[in-house]
Amino acid sequence: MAELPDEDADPDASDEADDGPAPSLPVDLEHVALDYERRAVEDMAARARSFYELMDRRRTVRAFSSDDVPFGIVEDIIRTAGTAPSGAHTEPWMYVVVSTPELKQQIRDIVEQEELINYTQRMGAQWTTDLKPLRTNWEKEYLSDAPHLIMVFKQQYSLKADGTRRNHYYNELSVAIASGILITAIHNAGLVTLTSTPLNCGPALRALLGRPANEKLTLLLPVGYPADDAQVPDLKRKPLEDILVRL
Ligand code: IYR
Repeated sequence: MAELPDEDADPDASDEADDGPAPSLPVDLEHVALDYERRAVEDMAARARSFYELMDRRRTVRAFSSDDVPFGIVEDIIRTAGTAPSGAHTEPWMYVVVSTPELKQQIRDIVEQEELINYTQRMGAQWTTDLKPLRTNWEKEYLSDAPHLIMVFKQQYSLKADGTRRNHYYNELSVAIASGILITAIHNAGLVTLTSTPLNCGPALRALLGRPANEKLTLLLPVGYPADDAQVPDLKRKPLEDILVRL
């Protein structure tokens, strides 16, 4: 990493006293030419359409095959998520992947224990009624069936070398954007997932996985092949005219 420009300045003088706080990235960070090639309009139109057609086939899947998926594919999927934009380039995410049956079962036990309480006590009648058509319940077979579980943690801050906190601006939004890219990468690879949000399981899973206090669990995504008999609800998506306003 490049050195800060005031490296040679009086070591006793604090940054605050001089010119205010030091930036987290090098203040003399180099700017380079954008790697970009303009495409022909027809090329763009064909790509935009075929990417839409690809993404329109993505479905949330709750029944997984236990067939293994090479870990290298998961690595590339997470590399892709790591390309997301983030507030002040803080990259406030950590992906914990669990692929061993023992740890997956421990995660399942924690999640099912909480989900049973969620469904029967915490969520309330309207929420559980709204979920009935989707046929979800507290049982989470996918947590032990899927070959890999990706736990998405958002880092609310990080610690600089001197022990002070680095602010992670928009960490919630940055991780949400990265998660969209993650889901897209999973689908693009030919695998399926489920954007599960285990309510009230964060602290127990963070402890089980040995993650630090600055990280909060946001999503748990099983990744794998669908079960042979996997079914999905026959949902329809809003047509363009219901999601686009052109002024
Ligand atoms: N986290 C629970 C409940 C749940 C909530 C919503 I909103 C869903 O779209 C689906 C499920 C569960 O995983 O069952």
